[in-house]
Amino acid sequence: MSELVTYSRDGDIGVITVNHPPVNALSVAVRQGLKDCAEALENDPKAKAGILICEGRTFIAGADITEFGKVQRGPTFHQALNILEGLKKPVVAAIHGTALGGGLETALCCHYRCAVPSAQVGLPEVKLGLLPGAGGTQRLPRLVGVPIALDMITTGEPIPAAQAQKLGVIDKVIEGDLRAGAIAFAKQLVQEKKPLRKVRDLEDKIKPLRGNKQIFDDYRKSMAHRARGFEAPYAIVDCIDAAVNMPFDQGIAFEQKGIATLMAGLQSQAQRYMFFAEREAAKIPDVPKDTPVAKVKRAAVLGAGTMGGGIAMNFANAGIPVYLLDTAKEQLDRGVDIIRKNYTNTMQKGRLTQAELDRRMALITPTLDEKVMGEADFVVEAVFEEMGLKKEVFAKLDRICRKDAIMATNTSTLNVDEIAAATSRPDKVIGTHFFSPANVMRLVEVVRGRKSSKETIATAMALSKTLGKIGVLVGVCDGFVGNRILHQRNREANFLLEEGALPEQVDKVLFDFGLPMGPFAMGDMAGLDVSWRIRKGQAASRPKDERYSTLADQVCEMGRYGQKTGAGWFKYEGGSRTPVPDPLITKLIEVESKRLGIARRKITDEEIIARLIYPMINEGAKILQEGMALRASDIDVIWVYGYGWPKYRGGPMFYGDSIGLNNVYTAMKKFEGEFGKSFAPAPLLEKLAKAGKTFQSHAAGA
Ligand code: 3H9
Repeated sequence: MSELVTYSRDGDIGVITVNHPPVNALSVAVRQGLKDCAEALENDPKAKAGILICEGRTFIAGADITEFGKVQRGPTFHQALNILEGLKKPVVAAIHGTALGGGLETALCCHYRCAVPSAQVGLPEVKLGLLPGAGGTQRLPRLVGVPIALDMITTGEPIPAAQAQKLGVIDKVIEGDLRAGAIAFAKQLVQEKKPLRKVRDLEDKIKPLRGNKQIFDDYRKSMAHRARGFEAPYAIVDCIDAAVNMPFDQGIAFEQKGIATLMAGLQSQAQRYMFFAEREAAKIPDVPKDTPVAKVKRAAVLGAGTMGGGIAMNFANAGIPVYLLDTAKEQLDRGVDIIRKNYTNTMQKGRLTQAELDRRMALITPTLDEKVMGEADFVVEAVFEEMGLKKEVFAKLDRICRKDAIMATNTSTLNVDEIAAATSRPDKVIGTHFFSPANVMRLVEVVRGRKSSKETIATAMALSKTLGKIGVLVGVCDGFVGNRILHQRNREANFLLEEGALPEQVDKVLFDFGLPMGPFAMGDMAGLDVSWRIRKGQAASRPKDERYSTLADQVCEMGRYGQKTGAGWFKYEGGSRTPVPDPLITKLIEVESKRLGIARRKITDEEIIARLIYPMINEGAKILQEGMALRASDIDVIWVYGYGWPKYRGGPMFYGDSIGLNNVYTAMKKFEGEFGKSFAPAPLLEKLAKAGKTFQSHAAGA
C-alpha cells in the first residue's frame, strides 16, 4: 500500500488518510493509494462506513499538474474515484483547506461531504486552460443546478464552506476537530441507515432543463467579454450541456474527450506554464527562503496622488494601518476622496460591505505631519517622478525613519541606485513599481538596487504577496523590465504609421491578438503628455543616426493628450472612453509620410504582429542576458499581470518559444536589413535560435 495514502480504523469507521505534501495533489501514487484504500475499506468487515481525510494544510488541491502532458501511468482518475463512489459503505469526505479540481471531484465521488468553516471548494481547471476531467462537469450540476455550476466552473472561483453548504455541495459544517466530527457524522449516517447518496444518480436539478439549449446559448453570450479568446470556458459550457442532455456515462465520455483536446492544446500549455511561472517568480536564487523578513505592522505612503492613494488602499485591504502623507491639505483631501469613491464603487457592485468599507477607511490615516513616518516599518514614496525631488524626499526619510525601516520608491523610470545614494542606508532602499491603477493591477516590479540587502528584498517580495500582488524582482535599467519592453513595441507602432498603417488598424490587430487594447488607445488612456515630457528631456542625448518618429510629439503639440483632453490618437466624444478614429489624425499621418518621402503601403496584420511583438521578445532576450530579469518566465509574469498580455499565450517569451525562436530570429534579421539596427537580434536570441532551443530550456539551464 502507498505510504501517501493509508487505511486505518477508528472503532467501526474506516479512515483513509492522504498525506502528500505540500497540497496532497492526486499524483499517480495517490490515485493508486486511494484505489487500494477504498478496496481495504470495502474488505474490512469491522468498518461500517469510512471517511476520507487529508494531513497537512489542505484537502486534495487537485490533480498533480506536473504530470500533465506526460504519459499517464497507474490508475486513471475515473478508475480511482469510481471505486469510492461504488463502495457499499457510506464514505464521507472531510475537507479542510481547499478541495480544488480533482480534489473536489474526489469529494463528489464520496457519498457525503463535511468541512471546517474555513474550507473552500472549487473547480479551478479553467484557470489552467482545462475543464474538470474527473467527472466535475457532470456531477456538480447534478448537485447545485446548472446556473451555479456554469458560474463556478467557467470562472474557477472557489466558494467558502458556508456557501457550499447552502448550495448542497457540503452536507455538514464541522466546528472543532474535523476528524472527530467526520467520524461522528459517518456513525450517524450508519445509525440512521442513510442511503449511499451517489451524485451521479441525482436528477432533480437537471431534468427540468433537458432539451433547453437556450440557457447555454445565453450563457455563452453572457461570458463573451470575460472569456474572450479562451477555449476552455466554452468547452465547459458544452460539457454542462452534455450533463443535462446525455446519460451520465455518455456525459463522462464527452467530458474526457473535451479535456484531452484542451490538454493537448497550446492554450492550456501556456496557462499551466503561467501557474508555475507565478510561483517561480517568488524564488530568488541568492535570497534563500530562510532570509529574515521584517514584519510590516504599519506602513506609510508619501504622496496622495493617484498612485499613492492606490498603494495606500492595498495596505488597508490587507489590514495594515497606513499613513497617507502629502504636503498640501487640498491634495490630501482630494486623495482621500478618491479612495472613498473607489471603495464606494466596489460596494455598489456588491463586492464590499459598508462595515468593511468603514474598516478599511479607518486603517488609512491622512496626515500632513511627516514625523509619523518614524512609526512606519515600510515606507513607499510615490511623489512626482523627478530625480531632484525624489532625492530630497529620501534624504528626509533617512533622517526621520527608524533605522530598521525599509524605504521604497515607486518610481517607474528613475535610477533606484541614485535615489538610494541620497540616504545613509542604501541597503534599506528598494524600488516597488506598482502598476496603475495600483489598487487593481496585480503586478509589482520589485527593483533591486545595487546595495539593497537580502532582507530588504525578501521583505518587499513577501509584502507584495501579503498585499495580494505578484512581486517580480527586476534590476535597475531604463524602464525596468515591463516598460523597457513596452517602449520597443510603441516605437515600432509609430513607424508603422509612417509606413502605411493607421492607429485603429494597429490597435485592432493587437486587440484581436488578445491584449486589452492596442498601443494608441493605451497611450490615450495613460495620457500622452507624460512620455512627451520624458522624450523632450532625452532629446539632447538621442543618437542622430537613430530613426525617430515625431508623430506622437505632433499629436501632443495639437493639445491632444488623450482621453483627458477628449482627443489624442483617437477622439472621445461626449466624455466617452470609446476611441473613435479621427480623420484629422489620418491626415496628420499621411502628411508626415509625405514629408519623410515614404510611399505609404498596405501593411498586413501579420506584419503588424511581427513588427510589434518580435522586438519585444528580442528586448526580453537582452534583459535576460544582462540579468535584469532572473528568468524568461518572470518577464512573462510581468507582461501578463502588468499589461494584460493574454494568459492563453503565456507572455511574450513563451509566445516566442511557441512560434519558434528561429522564426523570430529570421524575421528580426530580415527587418534589420530593411529597417535598420534597432532590429538587430540579441546575441542570446541568436544563440538559442541557432541551437534550436527555447527561452524555457535556457531558464532551466539546459
Ligand atoms: C485538475 O485537478 C484536473 C482534474 O479535473 C483531473 C483531470 C483528469 N499540482 O500555490 P502554492 C505546488 S487540475 C502540482 O505556493 P498556497 C506549487 O507549485 C488542478 N503542484 O501554495 C508549489 O510548489 P513550490 C486543479 C502543485 O498555499 C506548492 O505546491 N487544482 C499543485 O499559496 C505550494 O503551492 C488547482 O488548480 C498541483 N495541483 O496555495 C489548484 N498545486 O513550493 C492549484 C500546488 O515548489 N493550486 N502545487 O513552488 C492552488 O491553487 C494553490 O496551490 C493552493 C495552495 C490554493 C492549493
